[in-house]
Amino acid sequence: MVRAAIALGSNLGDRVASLNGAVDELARHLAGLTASGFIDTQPEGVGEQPLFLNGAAVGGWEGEPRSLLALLQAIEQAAGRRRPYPGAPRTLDLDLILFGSAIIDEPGLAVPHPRFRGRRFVLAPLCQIAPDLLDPVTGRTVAELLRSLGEG
Ligand code: PH2
Ligand code: MG
Ligand code: MG
Repeated sequence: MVRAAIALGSNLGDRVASLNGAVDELARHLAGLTASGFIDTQPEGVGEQPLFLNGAAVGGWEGEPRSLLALLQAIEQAAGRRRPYPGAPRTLDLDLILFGSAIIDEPGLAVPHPRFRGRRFVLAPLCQIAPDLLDPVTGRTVAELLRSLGEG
């Protein structure tokens, strides 16, 4: 059983319903799922867009990271996710952030998520539920990574 950390985001449609629905679905498939609260965040790196609602979840996965990725994509699809262009507003985005101590850089699958260390909208909710989770690349905890982003 591997402990996986997932980032949740939505900035299109009923954001609360999309994130709650995703948490319910994740809880059906991951062992002992814990979910953070949801926070409003300013869109980063995608131009002028509606506010995001972001959250995080951590749970146990029995199987390959690719099969967890497939589950995340299926949940996104079921929530009406469309990809008209890169970075488009989305009903639901589920990103695999950490998969135990795995370090994977393959087409379509990169864990740890290559940009999560600089993203407060990922680290702040994740720190609510799993501050001691380790980034296998830097050896730093989620709490340390969040602290290094400074105030704000
Ligand atoms: N996701 C992105 C890009 N920018 N900004 C916020 N606030 N929240 C997100 O979830 C987010 C983003 C790419 O997936
Ligand atoms: Mg994303
Ligand atoms: Mg994504």
